[in-house]
Amino acid sequence: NAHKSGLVWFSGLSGSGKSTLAHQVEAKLYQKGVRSYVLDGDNVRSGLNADLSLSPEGRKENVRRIAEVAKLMVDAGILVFAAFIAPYEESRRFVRELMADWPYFECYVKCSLEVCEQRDPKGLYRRARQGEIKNMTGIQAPFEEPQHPNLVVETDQCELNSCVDQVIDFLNRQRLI
Ligand code: GGZ
Repeated sequence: NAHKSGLVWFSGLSGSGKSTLAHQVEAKLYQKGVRSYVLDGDNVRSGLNADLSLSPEGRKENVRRIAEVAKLMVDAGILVFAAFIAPYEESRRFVRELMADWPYFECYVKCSLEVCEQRDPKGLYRRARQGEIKNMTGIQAPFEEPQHPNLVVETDQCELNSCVDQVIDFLNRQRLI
């Protein structure tokens, strides 16, 4: 089952479903014999980037390192999904330019702040509203909406399964799988 290597970056608010979506896509591809790998906060922010804060500089360095690692993985032949907020257009442009010679796609995992706050899986929004967290994306810290994403998936409009299929269809259209 030959497939090309490449990087899809899932960008969106905390609670938008980036990581869930990426892992579901990975699981579905695995059943089809396509091996892919998800980079997300759980395996990167805890290790490689454990020294970085959530300041604007920390977030930009977070995204930069992830992009460099992802590029090496793509060079090694892997289909990589990166699920990180990446709130700054400047950072996303950096990734795009770094990946200029490789298949690279930006997927905006779109979900209203209202719905993300209702989901609040880690209680971060509640803590931000109470002032315990001072730099929460969408509350006190910016999320610059992607202006020209290759794909938009609206997790507050579609069921997870449908969102997963939209990504799989996109990968097919791009001849990545
Ligand atoms: C945003 C925060 C914050 C603040 C902790 N703002 O949804 P999560 O929980 O599982 O993933 C988020 C993670 C930081 O995300 P990224 O590495 O993707 O961010 S960035 O691209 O901006 O570098 C969230 C949690 O940590 N978290 N505090 N203040 N998210």
